[in-house]
Amino acid sequence: MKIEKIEFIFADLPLVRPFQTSFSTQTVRHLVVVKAHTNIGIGWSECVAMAEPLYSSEYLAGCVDVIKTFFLPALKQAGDFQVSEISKILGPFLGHPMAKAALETACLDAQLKSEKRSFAEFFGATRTKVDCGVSVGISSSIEKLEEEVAGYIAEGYQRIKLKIQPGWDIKPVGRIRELYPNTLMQVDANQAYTRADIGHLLQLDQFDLLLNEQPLHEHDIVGHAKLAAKSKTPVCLDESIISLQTAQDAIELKATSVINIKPGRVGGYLESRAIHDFCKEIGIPVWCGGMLESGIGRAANVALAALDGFKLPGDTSASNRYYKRDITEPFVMKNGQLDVPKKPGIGVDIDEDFLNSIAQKRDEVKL
Ligand code: OSB
Ligand code: MG
Repeated sequence: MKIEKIEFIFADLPLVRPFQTSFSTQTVRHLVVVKAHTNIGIGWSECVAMAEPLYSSEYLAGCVDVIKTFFLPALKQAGDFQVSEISKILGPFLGHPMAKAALETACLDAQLKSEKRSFAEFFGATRTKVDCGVSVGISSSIEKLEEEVAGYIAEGYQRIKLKIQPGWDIKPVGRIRELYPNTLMQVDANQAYTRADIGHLLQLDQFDLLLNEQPLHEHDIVGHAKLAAKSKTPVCLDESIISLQTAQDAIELKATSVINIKPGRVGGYLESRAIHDFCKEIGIPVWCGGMLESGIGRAANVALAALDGFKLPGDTSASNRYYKRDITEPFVMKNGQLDVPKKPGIGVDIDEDFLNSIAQKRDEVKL
């Protein structure tokens, strides 16, 4: 295929409630939607980077810049390319997995639409529905947290992930565990602790958690291995895993025994599938993370989560957990599950009128 033109649509989608983590409080999802015009048709994706480099080193404006300045000229020079060749063509450019993923995903959508195949079919998905978990932000009080969690439980979420940080950990987690003794629960600190906190983190072992997600800095693989050696709660890496290689290394070093796969963070869906395949082979469970995606990214994530090795409910929540109105048809949860899109490509339609009505800025590159 060949890219003829890329449009970047910058839009802000307000969240239904603020989402506080150890690194920021988000009240809107700043979106960059990518519309790729190719010789075989149009493909869509969203870039999952945040506006600021707080979760990882990437940020939205930087992603658009690296795509325009380096990635598109390289793809143009490559001539007619296959989607499976994109990561190799862009390989000389270090880092920037979220920017690479956005470009690759839009091309994959165009290709699969032209072949009338869905993402799920292309991945080799074995399920038609996926189990939903929900990621619950840090609250202003334990009472507010109880209220929010009660709402999610009533809606049918199958797993609760509590965001934690120093000063907001043992107490809130203990209270939610007390209220819901049988609910699947896990925690995520987004790197907020250090090796000096290992003793403190071991107190979480009393709550029978599924996993402890990325408690330490993304580069502290040895620290995670030290924690994992002492902890009954499985350690799960998120930010540290940026490729199949880093996943293999972290597993071999016993720094992680569960992996959160976020396609943007690892450079795309093809790398995600490779990590899934490797982990399935060696019996390491994986689950699908999220970046508060709009329906565009959510559709592809749900298709990925339908693969057999995704053993735990993902942060693949219903659209209404995030947005009053989405830019695609909404994902609606039934019995704690979302349907895997069946239509070609990402399998959802973009509401271009609505997207255009909230668009704040556009940029385009003709090749
Ligand atoms: O660490 O998993 C994370 C959201 C933004 C950035 C990082 C993370 C998250 C979430 C929410 O936990 C996942 C979601 O519901 O999309
Ligand atoms: Mg995380």
